[in-house]
Parts: sequence; structure tokens; C-alpha cells
Amino acid sequence: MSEQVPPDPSEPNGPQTGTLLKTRTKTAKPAMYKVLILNDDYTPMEFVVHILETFFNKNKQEAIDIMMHVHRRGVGLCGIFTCEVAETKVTQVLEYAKAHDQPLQCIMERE
Ligand code: TYC
Repeated sequence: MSEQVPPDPSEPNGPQTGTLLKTRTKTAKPAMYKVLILNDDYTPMEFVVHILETFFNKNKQEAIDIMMHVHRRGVGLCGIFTCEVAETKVTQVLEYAKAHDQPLQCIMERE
């Protein structure tokens, strides 16, 4: 046996759960990845400069500076991208280097 109860006028939407919903004002930032090139003793300097100009939109002087940094220090930064873009850049560089018989290595690293 059940009994009809009239709605409580102070809670016209029914009893509340006590959970407060906050409006989100922040958008989650995507993880970012550094794309790095590594030095080797074989890849010509001009080839590395060409890679930096072509795949990383560096101008000639920026490309030379990064290439020389890698030549002297062993590793250098090409750019910082979202995961998907970084993966695409690494694949493009490795495929281009391989197609031109160069051992140039390119890696990505979470920021
Ligand atoms: N060390 C190479 C040379 O002397 C040049 C080079 C620079 C190679 C940067 C790779 O990522 C690199 N020909």
C-alpha cells in the first residue's frame, strides 16, 4: 500500500542530492613534447639545415644555429608540439633521412 505525497513547495525539483555542480572555467592543457635531433658523424651539415628549414619552419640562420648547436653539444631542440604533431614531425624526418641514406636521428620527449 502506498500513499501519494504532495510535492514539497520548497523543493519543486524533488529532493536534492547535496552534490554541487561547478561550472568549469579551465580547459585542460594538452601534454607537450620536445622534438630533438641528435648529432652523428656522417649526415652533412647542409642536410640538417635543410631538414630544419623544411619540417620545422626555421629560417636559414635559425637552422644553422640549431645545427651547429647539435654538432657541438650532441642534441638540439627543433620545436615543441602536441603529441600527434610531434609524432608526425619525427616520422617525417626519419623517413626523409632514410630516403636520402642519412643516419640522422630524431626523437620526441615529453616536456
Ligand atoms: N656532425 C655532422 C657533421 O660533422 C653534422 C650534423 C649536425 C649531423 C647535426 C647531425 O643532427 C646533426 N657532418
